[in-house]
Amino acid sequence: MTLKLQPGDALLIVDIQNDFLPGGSLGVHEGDQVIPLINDDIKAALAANIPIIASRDWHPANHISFIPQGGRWPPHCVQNTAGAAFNEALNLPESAIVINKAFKADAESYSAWSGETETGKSLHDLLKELGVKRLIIGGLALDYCVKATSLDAVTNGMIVLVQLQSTRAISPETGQEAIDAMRAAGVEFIK
Ligand code: VGL
Ligand code: ZN
Repeated sequence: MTLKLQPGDALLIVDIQNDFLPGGSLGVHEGDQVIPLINDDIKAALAANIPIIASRDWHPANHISFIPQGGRWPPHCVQNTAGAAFNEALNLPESAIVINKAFKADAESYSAWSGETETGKSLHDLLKELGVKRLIIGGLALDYCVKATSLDAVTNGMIVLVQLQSTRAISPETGQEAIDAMRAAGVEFIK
């Protein structure tokens, strides 16, 4: 990351979970390629002493987004399964704050802004407490959770920076639509 991190920044790592990586039940093409870049960002965040937040898709086994329940996705990221675990190549430090999302069986939610910490704190309250004004977002998938999280971040008054090399889309068409929608909303793309 060429960006200089500063107080008021936070790194938000979206859904680097086994099911979203090649070989997973909803594997994103080249999804594994983002991990070394995000690991570099983690190093930079630790050096700059800024918060590191990691979201995870955290579905109950009967989630409405799953095909057997009439949804559009194969079952993925079921709570406490290997598929829901953060990939072991991701160097998440002990100090990282985890945000669980989409854990209610009857509601789809792609955005980390609908998630909460293990102790039930919303992302909004967490960022306010930490004094975060600018979010550096990367992870999976660009066309769903990265997009929804970034757009909600702008709506919540954040400056939002996304490194395109640190994200991949489930499909190229929706990936391009995501980039267009994010740019139109004011998301900045950085190297
Ligand atoms: C996601 C599809 C289904 C994501 C989550 O994290 O982008 N995509 N559930
Ligand atoms: Zn999901």
